Amino acid sequence: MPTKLGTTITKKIMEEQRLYPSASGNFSGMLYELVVGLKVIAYEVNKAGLMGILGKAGSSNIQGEEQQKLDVFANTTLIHKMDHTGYLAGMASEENEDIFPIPDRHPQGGKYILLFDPLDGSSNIDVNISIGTIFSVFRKISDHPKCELKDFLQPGTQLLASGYAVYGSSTMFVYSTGYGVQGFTLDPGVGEFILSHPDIMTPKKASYYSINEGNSVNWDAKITKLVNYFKMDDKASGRPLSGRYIGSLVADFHRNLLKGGIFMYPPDKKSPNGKLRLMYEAIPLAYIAEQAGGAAIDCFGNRILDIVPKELHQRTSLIIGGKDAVEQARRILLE
Ligand code: AHM
Ligand code: MG
Repeated sequence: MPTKLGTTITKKIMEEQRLYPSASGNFSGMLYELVVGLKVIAYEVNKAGLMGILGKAGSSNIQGEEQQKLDVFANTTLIHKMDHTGYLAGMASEENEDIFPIPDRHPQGGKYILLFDPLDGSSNIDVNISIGTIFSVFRKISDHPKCELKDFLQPGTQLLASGYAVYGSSTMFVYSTGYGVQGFTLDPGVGEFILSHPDIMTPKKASYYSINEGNSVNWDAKITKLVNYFKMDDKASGRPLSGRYIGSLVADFHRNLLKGGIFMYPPDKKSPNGKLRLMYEAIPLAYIAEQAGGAAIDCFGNRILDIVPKELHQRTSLIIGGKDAVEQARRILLE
């Protein structure tokens, strides 16, 4: 498919819709609405310091994590943007314990299921460091008149689309519907996402490794060995890699996607199952990584997209980035 720099996101979504001659336009409609929601969040993030919207909300989410006001704002924005469109059967968010079937007062019969982390990198909100939104889209698979948990607990191999927005020095939207990865930059003048990074392929060679080394005291010996591998001096294989860790998964992932690198969040004594969430952090980014020629596994060596989820807020370990670096990590972990 021809991809021209400067294409608007609206045009790009239409181009992709034409790849499916029988498409009803519902999927494209859903993506447009989602993109508008992301623009609203980007606008609020950009002026957060001026609007008294920084700081703690005084509440906790289902995972017991303290919510920030912007977490709550982003979550409410996406739910209210998407609930009345008629495209969705239900939603699930990092910030809500249960699935959210579309309420009776809104159009019913939507075919799609949307899961999201409304504001990833919460600990960086107050200090003007890049944060983001991550989402996954599945087809509704149950016969339930609304939706049920089964519709949400689908492996990544069943994804229809995934992507993220990163609110950084500029706002970018990166997504895939299975035809490669497209990256758009928000032009604040016209309020539209413009294609700036067409057909993203992650560099073959990893230049960066990203991990919270503050957790190393709680790592298994295998993880220490793995991280030491990337820090070893070996000119032939391009080591040592440079260390970069922002603490916002979406921003760390985005840098490594464009520049070449590997991100790792292993299990440790504090988080024996890993910290990151499978459904709306690991799976959507694994899909983007694979579409860009990269790979993503957990610390047992399982491909992230093959994991069959058991719980909505399931946690996982995550190793994600360039194919060679991830394969090397798998070898060391399974030795
Ligand atoms: P969040 O979705 O509540 O922001 O939590 C997930 C974040 C990721 O963005 C990031 O990779 C990780 O938690 C950082 O964790 P740590 O501070 O333990 O390094
Ligand atoms: Mg997150």
